[in-house]
Amino acid sequence: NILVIGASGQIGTELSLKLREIHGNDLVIASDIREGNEELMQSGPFEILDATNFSDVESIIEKYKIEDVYLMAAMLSATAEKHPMKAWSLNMDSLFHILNLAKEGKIKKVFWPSSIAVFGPTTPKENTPQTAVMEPSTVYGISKQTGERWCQYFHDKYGVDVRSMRYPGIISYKTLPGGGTTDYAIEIFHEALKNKAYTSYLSETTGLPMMYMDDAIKATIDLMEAPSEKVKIRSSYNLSAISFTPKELAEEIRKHIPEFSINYAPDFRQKIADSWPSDIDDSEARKDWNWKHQYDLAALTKKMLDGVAETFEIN
Ligand code: VAH
Repeated sequence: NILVIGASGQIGTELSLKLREIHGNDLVIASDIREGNEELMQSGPFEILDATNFSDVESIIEKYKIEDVYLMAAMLSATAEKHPMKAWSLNMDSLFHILNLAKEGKIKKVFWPSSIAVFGPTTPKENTPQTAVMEPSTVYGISKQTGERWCQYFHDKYGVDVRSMRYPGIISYKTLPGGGTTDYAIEIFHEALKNKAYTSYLSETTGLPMMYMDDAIKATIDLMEAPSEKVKIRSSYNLSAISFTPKELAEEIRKHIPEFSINYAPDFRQKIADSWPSDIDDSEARKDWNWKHQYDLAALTKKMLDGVAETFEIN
């Protein structure tokens, strides 16, 4: 059976739903510290779980005879800056519990998400290579960089089959944004539909690597399904799809909502975004396990406007 930890979150929700579609509802156990949206709660088994509590995690693994774990629980970049120690504990303790259970043979395969946040201000910003200088300046980035090192260590030293990828900003509509710096690119669609206007907390020229949710879910499942010998990188794979600025996104939205207007009021999140690359070289993932993205900015925008309007009943 499969366990998704952090299943009520932005990626966890859609990952759980997709895994249930593929494997069957009852074989995918969703768990989180809080309940998820209606679609998640009604589609299969759910357990309230504190991912930092080892014995609670261990008992769910045993209760449901779990083989594969997707550990999606984390505190994201903007929120983590407000609660550094809580973020470190959630992001790291949860990973140690899963890696140790895998080391003991109680879990067969682990997926753990990293992020482009592992890169810092001294990393080359254009076409950032798989191996690069990494001096992350955010709590979230530090936790993801350290997590990658531990994944590599548990694989090399104990043979743990852990797989990881560095997500860019993920754009989706089924859940509300959850504390990410890239979440302006989600909020903007809600505001465009409701008020035909948006004030961006990132400047108009802030280009960031982004990806539509369906691409991220496909990449995640493709990596987990790949034969182990094809997974050559056991820290975390660079992964990329598109890159855009708030200005470019606004222009794309205006093709659908001509009167949409945007203004810019950068806040503390500008500094976080400025420390990250603007686009990523993901040739290793494309080579090792045939990764390629489907959604470009035009397709993402159409999906988001339709999806937000339908899900949040804005017409
Ligand atoms: C965040 N969406 O903004 C996450 C992600 C690269 C961005 O890590 O914190």
